[in-house]
Amino acid sequence: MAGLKNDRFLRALLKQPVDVTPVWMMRQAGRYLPEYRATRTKAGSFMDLCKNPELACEVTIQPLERFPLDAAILFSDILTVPDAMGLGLRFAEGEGPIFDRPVRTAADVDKLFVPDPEGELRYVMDAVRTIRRELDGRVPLIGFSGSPWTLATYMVEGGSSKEFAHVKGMLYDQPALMHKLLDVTAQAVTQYLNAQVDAGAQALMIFDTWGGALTPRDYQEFSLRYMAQIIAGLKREADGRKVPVVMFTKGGGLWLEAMADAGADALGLDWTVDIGAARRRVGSKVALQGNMDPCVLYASPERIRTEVKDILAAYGQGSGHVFNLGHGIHQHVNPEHAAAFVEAVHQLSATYHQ
Ligand code: 1CP
Repeated sequence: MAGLKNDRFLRALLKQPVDVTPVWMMRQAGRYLPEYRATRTKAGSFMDLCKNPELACEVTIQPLERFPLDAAILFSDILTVPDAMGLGLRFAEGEGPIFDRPVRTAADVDKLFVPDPEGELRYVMDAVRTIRRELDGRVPLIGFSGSPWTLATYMVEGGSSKEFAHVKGMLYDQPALMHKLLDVTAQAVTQYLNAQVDAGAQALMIFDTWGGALTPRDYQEFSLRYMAQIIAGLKREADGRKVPVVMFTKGGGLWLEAMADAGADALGLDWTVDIGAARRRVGSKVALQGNMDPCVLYASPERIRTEVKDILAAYGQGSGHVFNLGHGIHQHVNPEHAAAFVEAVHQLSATYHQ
């Protein structure tokens, strides 16, 4: 396989020198791009798109054709894992994800199994292989998974939730059952991520979207602990290069010190923390990825530039920063504003790497 033409994303995650700060956007392939909407229509539905390696590859590369991004992220979803564990996933139009068989009882947890990444989840590995081939070394490919806790919120609720009534009910009333559910899910995620590395993923990201919904103590016991368990079981090298791991807990800003000890190479930050303060708190332990409020992209290109400038200044001199949004790009954002964002990061960051 061809060598990497642009490796500043991998270098920044390992705090090696870079010429400019690398940048990518969470959810960079998605509904804000008209070409994505066209491909999804062609595929039939969102899950059909995920299950078609050629089309998943096409939408993965679409944002790279528009913007000089420094990384590609596998087009898939975190919910492929619970789907493969037997829960039956569908996306009802305009309603978000729904599991036909949510996990509510001890008997439900007993039925869960660790799926074979090259069996039930082969379509994801085929997508990784196809994307790696098509990227041809342009930029590194990020593989990903949800955290066990975040996956558990969907598995127990049966879909998206605001109050987490069932999943928190289980956590508080039946902590041993919750641990059993999280443990089997952590095993599934470990195998899934390692298979993505075998298939060609060059960096990994764990999305803990709902870790911030927990109390500080429960975050450590029910979310962070399982992410640390996963990271300890990951292959950390491929093609003679390190495979860096980014851990992102949305709403985790209060817990950065504990997160920095979980074994990840980098922490993803949402917009509620000052990145300079975060850097001082984690010291040299980890790199940082983030953290512009995605809503800044609704403002003018001039305002976007100012925000980028302020975040670069807050992080300061040297490597160890991957620029990103603090959460996924919204569907109503004008793609030209995303272009202004990416350009601003590259133009304004060179001075911090001299
Ligand atoms: O086309 C559509 O209508 C579907 C919208 C969509 C997209 C584009 C969903 C449904 N998933 C995705 C792709 C996706 N999801 C990617 C790859 C694309 C990229 O980043 O370029 C990734 C990394 C995810 C991860 C994901 N899915 C997360 C974690 C990250 C985050 O945003 O917090 C979560 C929580 C999901 C669940 C999910 N997938 C989709 C929906 C509607 C939801 C539920 C979200 C919720 O509960 O609020």
